[in-house]
Order: sequence, then structure tokens, then C-alpha cells
Amino acid sequence: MTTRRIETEPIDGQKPGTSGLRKRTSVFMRPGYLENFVQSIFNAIGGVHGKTLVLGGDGRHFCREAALTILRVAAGNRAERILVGRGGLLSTPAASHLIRKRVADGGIILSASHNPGGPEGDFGVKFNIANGGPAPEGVTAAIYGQTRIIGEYFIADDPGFDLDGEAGGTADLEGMTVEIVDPVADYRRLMQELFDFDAIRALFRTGFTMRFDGMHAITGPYAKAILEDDLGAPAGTVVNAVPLPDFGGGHPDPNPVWARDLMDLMMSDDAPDFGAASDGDGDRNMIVGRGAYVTPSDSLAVLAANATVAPAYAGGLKGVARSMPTSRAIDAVARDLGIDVYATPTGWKFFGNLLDAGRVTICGEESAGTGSDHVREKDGLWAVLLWLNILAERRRPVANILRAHWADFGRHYYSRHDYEAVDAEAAASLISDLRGRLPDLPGTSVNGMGIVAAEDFAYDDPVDKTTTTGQGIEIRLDGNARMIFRLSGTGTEGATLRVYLELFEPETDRQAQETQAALAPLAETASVLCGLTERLGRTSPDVMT
Ligand code: VG1
Ligand code: CO
Repeated sequence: MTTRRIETEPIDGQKPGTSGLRKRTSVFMRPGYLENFVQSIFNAIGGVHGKTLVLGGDGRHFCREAALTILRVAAGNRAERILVGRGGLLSTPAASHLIRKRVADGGIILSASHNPGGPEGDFGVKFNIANGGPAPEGVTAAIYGQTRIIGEYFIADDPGFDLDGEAGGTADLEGMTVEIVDPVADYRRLMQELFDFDAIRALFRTGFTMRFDGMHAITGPYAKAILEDDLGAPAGTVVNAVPLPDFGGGHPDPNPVWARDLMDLMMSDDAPDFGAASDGDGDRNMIVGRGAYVTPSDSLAVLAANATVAPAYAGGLKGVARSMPTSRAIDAVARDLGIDVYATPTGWKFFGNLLDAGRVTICGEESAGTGSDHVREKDGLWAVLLWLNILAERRRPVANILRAHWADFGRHYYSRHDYEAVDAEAAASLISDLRGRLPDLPGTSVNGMGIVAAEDFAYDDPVDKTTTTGQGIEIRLDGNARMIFRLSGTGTEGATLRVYLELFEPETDRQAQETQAALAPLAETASVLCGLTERLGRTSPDVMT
């Protein structure tokens, strides 16, 4: 077997966004495209000679072929060892854990997260650093820089490697050791350490019922092993549990729109006590009680307020963090606990430094990402297990816990409205024009609502002192309301405008409104303020979560 040096041209890359590089699967399948991008990653991190990397993905179309190609490029670059999930599979949180546990130099995760998969769908490559977290801005910028100047890549000949071999087994590839790891085992052990499995088992023994929807994506095998085998949930609790290359034709995005079946069940007379789902790569979560959907922002706040029931957090939280657009429900909890709360730009990479520095224990995003310092990624199943631990302790329905939380802390009505696949230039100018008007907005009123403050969010990282600008336009209004305008960094078609709406309601007797109804005047104001209909030709959002 030999390694070849292949001459190549810079690729049509783009700066890896909030979660790595995402493109149509067909783009990643172009001859040399994946090889170029992976070589660019290696070049950007000073090569991989002598290094150990973790590799795995969410099982979507092209994952297996991509894993085999990446093994060959790693061998061509003389990496020391690659730990690859059996079948090329690893959830994002499991990959993060494995990097940390095995003290690897980093990892490559193959996923476009909640974006649909398949030949017509999306594929993605994400690079994580040695702390187990997504590459920070400096690294993604360096990777992008390399994609613009790359002229060659190195690749070992096709080894015909068996990705389905026995876990623990190793093979030699041009002097590089490839080790197959069980994708579930280490992660499962970690969860057993964090949570009170006895208490949760006892909860299931009382006849507590649950449905977990794996959405035909990566979390299925993890959920089956932990919920059904370890915790004694009845067989069939986990549905859509086998990862499929096209996710069964669905959108593996755990929200009321895309996890419709689960939502319908939970709102019906046959609803189990608890429902949950996770996304393509296993880092997001949806939490829903019987007749009660829990918004990700509320879930984050409830988890933080009750975390001490779990052994891992019994000593209290050091601090908490949320992305700026995430509702301030968690801020109220932090005030009550007397701990710090940090607001970061969107994207998990911004939590890494805070977690590494021991400033925060729990963090989360409005987009259904919640996690803690146990790994450096958001973790869907972790959130589900913490909820279960809380339910095992409190023995009250989810709806009840939620209402009590609002009564204690006030309710933050919250929704995100997405305008998808809009004209990229129109969306960019909508944002830049709004940005230009920011200094004039405070003190004025739009659609009958007074603007208190308007800013273009910039983040000063308190740990590494870097500044990141242009992270979303935040408008604060009278009555403790807020709206944020931001362009998505993960879409693959045109642009996606996200409008985030938040309204604080301290009065218990006004906390029972339907979310969209409560937010309707604010949504109207947002639309008027940015000239949404004229500029984008849209009168209503594509998705409201
Ligand atoms: C979206 C979410 C963001 C999340 C990111 C990656 O980014 O809004 O909160 O961190 O996806 O999540 P954007 O730029 O499209 O708004 V995942 O589950 O794709 O790793
Ligand atoms: Co994801």
C-alpha cells in the first residue's frame, strides 16, 4: 500500500459556520472535495503527524464512504491513531466525550445536524478540538484560509477497511492505527455517572410512561441502550430508533413542526407522561409533557433551577450561559441562585472557554441545545435524562413543574420565526440597513411599541479576551420585550432570516396564553421595523418554534 500526493485546486469552500461546513451531499461527493476540505483542516492545525483523532458521524447518506476516505487522508498525513465509531457512527456528544476521555488531539464529526440527509439532502464536516468542543473562530478561519490556497492532498490507497469490525479491534493503515470503538459504550457509562439511575428506574417501575423519538437518526441506539436497557423503560418506548441514511425522508429536527407525530401524541388523550426527541447528530433535544410543550429556553431554565437533584450537579452550579437570542428565563434562575449568567453569540463553540475555565456548569440555546460541563457539545439525551431525574424526584407532571416555575420566576413567552431560503442579498441588506438605523431607534416607537435600546451584538470573551462582532441585532422594547434579527449560519440554500421574539410576563394570571397569540403584536412590530414583506416578499414565517 502506498500514499499518494494528489495535486488539487482551491475548493469552493466557505467559512465553516456555527457548526462546521455544510453543503449539499452532492457537493461533498464531488471528486476530491471532501479530501480537499479534510486536508485543509489538517493544514490549518499544523498537520496531524503523530496525532490521535476521533472520527464518526450520524449515519446519513455518504457518511460511511466519507469516513473511509478520511481514514485514508489521515493515514496519508501520518496521523498516529484514529478512533472510529463502529459503522462510522458517533453522535456529536459521544464524539466530544471520546475526544476528552481518550485525550485525543481532536475529532471529525460527519453530520449536517438537523438538516435532511440523502443524495438530495445535506452533508457536513465538523472539526472539534482537543477539549472536545467545536473549533473556535480562529481555527475555522484558518481552515477556510487553507481551502483558498490548497494545492495538494495526501491520501493512502484504498485499504478496503472494515468499519463494522469488532469494537476494540485495531488495524494498521500505512503505519496509522485505526481502532474501532463501540459508539454507545463510553457515553452510556458517562450518563450512569451523572444521573441517579436508581431513582429513574424506580420512576419507570411506578408505571411512568414515555416516548422517545429517535427520528431515524443517531440517537436511537443510545436511547434504546440507556432508556430501555438500563432504566427499564418498556420496550417500544424508543421509536424510529434505527439510524437511516435519509432519516426516513424526514427532517431530523426535534421541534413541534418536524417532530409532528410526537407532538400530536403528546397533545392527545393517549399521551404518555413524557415525550422527547433528538436531532440528526444527537446534540439537540425536544421536551414535551402530556399536553405541555416545553420551549428550549424554558427547559434550560427548569433544568438549571432543579439540577441539584442529579448527583453530578448536587454541589450546585458554578454559573450558567445562554446564547444571546435565548430567552432570559435562565437569567431569572441565575439571579435567584446568586450565580453568573453569560450571554454568548449563537453556536456552541462560544461556551467552550467558559466551560473550560470552570465559570459555568450548564448552558443552552433557544434552538433546542442544552448541555453541561460533562462534554463540550450540546447533548440531547443528557437533557432528557436530567428531566427524567427531576421527574423521578418531584413526581409531578411536566405541565405542573412548568407552571410552578413560571409562578416563581415569571414567564418568558418566546418564539423564533424563520424565513427560509430567502434571497441572500435582500436578507443581507435588510440586516445592514437595520444596523445602520440602530443609533436612531432608541426613544422612537414602532407599531405603537417604544424602543428602549438597540444594539448590534458583539461578544467579548471573558476568558481569551477575543471580540466577536455582528452577532445579531437586538432591540429591547417597553414592557421587558425583546426582538432579535439574525441570519443563519447553517442553511445551505439562499439565506435564512431568524427573528427571535421574547415577552416577559410576571403576572401568574396572564401566563396561560398561547405563545404565538401572546407574541403576535411583537411579531407585527418586528415585521414593520425591518420591512420584512417589502424586502423579502414574505408575509409569514416558514417555521415558528
Ligand atoms: C443553528 C442554531 C444554533 C446552533 C446551530 C448548530 O445555527 O440557531 O443555535 O448552535 O444551528 O446546531 P444558525 O446559524 O443556523 O442559527 V446543530 O444541532 O446544527 O449542531
Ligand atoms: Co445537531
